[in-house]
Order: sequence, then structure tokens, then C-alpha cells
Amino acid sequence: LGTLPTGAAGAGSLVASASAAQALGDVIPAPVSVQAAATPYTLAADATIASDDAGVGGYLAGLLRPSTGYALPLSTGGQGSVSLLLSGADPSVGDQGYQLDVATGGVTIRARTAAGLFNGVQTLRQLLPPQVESASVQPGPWTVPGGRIVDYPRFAYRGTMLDVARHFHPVATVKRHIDRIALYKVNYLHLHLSDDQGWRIVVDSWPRLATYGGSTQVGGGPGGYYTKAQYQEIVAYAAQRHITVVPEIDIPGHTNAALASYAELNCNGVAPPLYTGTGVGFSSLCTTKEVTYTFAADIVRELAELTPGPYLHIGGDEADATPDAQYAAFMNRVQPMVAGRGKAVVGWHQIGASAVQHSPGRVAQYWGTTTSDSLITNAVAKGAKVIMSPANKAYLDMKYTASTPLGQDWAALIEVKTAYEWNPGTHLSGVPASAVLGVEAPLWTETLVTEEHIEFMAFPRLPAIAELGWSPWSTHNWTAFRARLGAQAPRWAVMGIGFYRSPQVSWA
Ligand code: TNX
Repeated sequence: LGTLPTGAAGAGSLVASASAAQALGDVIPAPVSVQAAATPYTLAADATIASDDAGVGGYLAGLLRPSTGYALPLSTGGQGSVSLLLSGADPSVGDQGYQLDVATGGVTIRARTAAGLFNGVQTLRQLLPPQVESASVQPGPWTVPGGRIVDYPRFAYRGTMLDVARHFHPVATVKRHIDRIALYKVNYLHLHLSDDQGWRIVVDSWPRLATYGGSTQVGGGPGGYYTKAQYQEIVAYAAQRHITVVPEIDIPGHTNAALASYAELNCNGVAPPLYTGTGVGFSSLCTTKEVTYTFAADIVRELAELTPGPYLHIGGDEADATPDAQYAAFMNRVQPMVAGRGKAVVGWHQIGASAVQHSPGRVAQYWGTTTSDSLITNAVAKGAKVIMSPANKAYLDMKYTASTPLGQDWAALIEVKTAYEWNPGTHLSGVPASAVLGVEAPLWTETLVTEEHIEFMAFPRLPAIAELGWSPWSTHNWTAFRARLGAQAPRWAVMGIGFYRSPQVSWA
């Protein structure tokens, strides 16, 4: 594929001095309310951090110490130059929002939860000069514009998905991706852990899934899988950044890797070969065999045991090789298994088929390209909430333009403006905003092999989708977003994010 035309390629800008102090509202996602004041604060060499939550305090200190070179002693409770307080926040902030006050004497973030403090820290991070992201000591000055921000999310669920099945991505890549998505207040990471081309998580009761089913990937490379300990390491790393992992095992279709690993899962008892192409819709678990339900129960049990978060994603998309009646019968047995393990089902919107029953807390993820869909309205009528991932707006694996060297184009070409210009609360007719749990930007990896590829497709579109998930619709404005987005470029350069330099944006 050659070298990507990324922002990071022009690394000369890496060493530029701290840019002029920005305005208080120059943050992505756009905050709910911003009152600027002429009271900037400059972090001094003897500054201190006090936090009511040790985890978020430690995270902030870990962010600031390498680039400032300051000691920034951290205390739990009390008052510091930067104070993170679990009291006194404006009540409107709810359980994810925060209030940020910047005055000449210091910075105070108030919230009702650690997650709220963490979100406030991400705002503070963006208000500091881009060089704050550096791993080595930089000159500063570390000035934050003065005033007050009161901020909270429009939707509870602001996610992105990483497909580690089509091409396997190692733990270190996933962790760095988590660091980058946290900057935009993304709070769910959906991991697509199985597909036709690979099974990426150890299941003790079916060990060949990982060792054989995980042994290749698209194009025939070596693939890979996470041990349970590695998966838990990802979950814990995400949790420290207030991101909840949503694991997906895609059934009953998209299962060639499982079918290849265990002959008994096939209706004809014959294991197919491993698959390294990019076709979809050809594989199905044998829904009429009892062993299939033993298999499903084992997978659900082991995955639920590893997962502290509330959701288990069971796929359910493109089961074209499963007859409709069998699909419904299968889902009607598997969904209660998930509920029985204390988790809520998430499935792609095909789980809205009318013969598939509701299960408690069920969530349907919309990935279609139209603005009305009977499967979704069915699911909503039965009580499901919806995650909005319209493929022609939110899919990060779609090409930006016809000449983008990576990605696919079956749903659309998605330039930044296209990714930004839609409203998750009104996009689907018959789905009121009250039924929308949030948004998710999926990144499928049929064509994406390296971390550089992931970054190039996610940036700058992921921040656009994150803003749709967080910011009130009243702040939605392409011209204003475009300016805030362009200002992120120096930060991405310091962070080493090789982004797509969309010509729709004037990059700083
Ligand atoms: C459709 S969207 C799929 C995936 C592919 C993707 C590629 C959905 C639920 N299924 O299997 O990876 O298109 O864009």
C-alpha cells in the first residue's frame, strides 16, 4: 500500500513551540456550556494535584509529569493547584459530566463520579498546549484559558469498535488505541472477537477455537488470539480510562473459524478449511444440533466471567446461511443464556427479526444505510434501545474518497463532513431520541493490517462521531467543528497519530 499520506509524515511540526493559548471552548466534543473569563492559569513547577479519586488523580499526574518535568505531588483529598473534587458540581452534570473552573489560582474539576472527573480531565488535557502529550520534557508555558465549563453527555453510550478478527491486533496496539479514544470521551470499546477469519479469545472448554481458529487471518497471515489474562489486561487498562469493553462473539453466522475448529458444530459433521478471504454470509452454526447450544452456553459463561461490563454482544448479523426460522429459534435460546449470566444482549440490528423475542435490557445496533428500518422499529417496539452505527456515516472502514488507499466503499465514501453531518437522535424514522442509547463508530479490518492503518481510518472521523455522541445538538455546527478539529493536528503530531489530512479541514 506504500506510505499513507498522513499528518504525522510532516513530523517537522513536532518540535514547534507551544502554540498561543486557545479559547476555553476549543474542545472536542463541544462542551454544553462555556463561560470564558480573563483568568488563565499557568501550571508552575511547584504545582500540586489533589484528587478525591486516586485513580483519576494518578492518571492526570501520569499525563502531566513527562512533558512538564514537574514533580506534581499527588494527594488524595484536599486542595491542590489542580483539584479533582467529588463534591460541589453543578447538579446538571449527572453521573458522567463535570464542572471545570480555571482561575489564576488554579484549576478545579468537580463531578459526582470518578467517570465525571475523568471526562473533566480530558477537557483540561485539550486546553493545555499540544506539547503536553510529549513523552519528553518540553518548555511550556503550561497555560489554560480561564473561565467555567459545565458539561455532560447527550447519550450514555459513546463507542467505537475494533475488529481484531479479520486482522489480529496485539494487546499493545489495543492499549494505545484506548489511550487515543479516551481523549474524545469515548466510554465503550466494542471488541469484535470472532469472525469467519479468526477466533481471538481463549475459551477453556473449547480450546481449539483460539489455537486453531485463531491461527490465521485475512490474507493468510499468522493471526493470533488473546489469552484470558491478556483480555483481562485490556479490560483493566480500559477501565482505568473509564472505558467499558463490550466483547462480541458473532453467532450464528460469521463462524467459519469455529466451524473449522470443531467438526461437530457443522450439520454435516465435517470441518471446513480455515478461511482467509473477505466474503461474508456463508457460514452458520448448526442450529438444529444440541451441541451448538452447549457450545453457546459455554462461550457465554466464560465470556461473562471475564467481563465486568454490562453488555455481551452476540453478533447476529448477515446470517444468510441460517434459515430465518432457525435464526429466531437460535436467538431465542441464546439470548436468555446471556440474561442468565447477568448481562444485557447487544446484537446487530438483525436481532430485531419479528420472531426473535426481547430480553432484558436488549440493545440493537443499527448498521444499515437507510433512514427507516423495520427490524429496528420491531426491536424498539419490544423495548430495545438502539446504538446508532449507520454504515454510510459512522463506519470507520469506509474510504474517505475514491482514492483512499485503505478501506471499503460498499456503504459510502465518508469524508469528515459526512461523518459529522447526521443526527443520531433523528436519523431513523420511528426511533425517537429516547430509544437511542448512543452512537458507535465500527472499524472493520479486512483491509487494515497495522496500527498505522487503524489511526489513518479513525482520525479524524472518530472525533466527529464522538462529538455526535456527547455534545448537545444545539452546538452542532460544521464550520465550528471544522475549526476545532483542525486545531487538533499539532496534538496528534505529538501523540504520533498518523491521521488523514482531509482537504475539508484547515489543519493547524
Ligand atoms: C458488514 S456491518 C459487516 C462486516 C464487514 C463490514 C465491512 C456488519 C454487521 N457486518 O462483517 O466487516 O460490512 O464494512
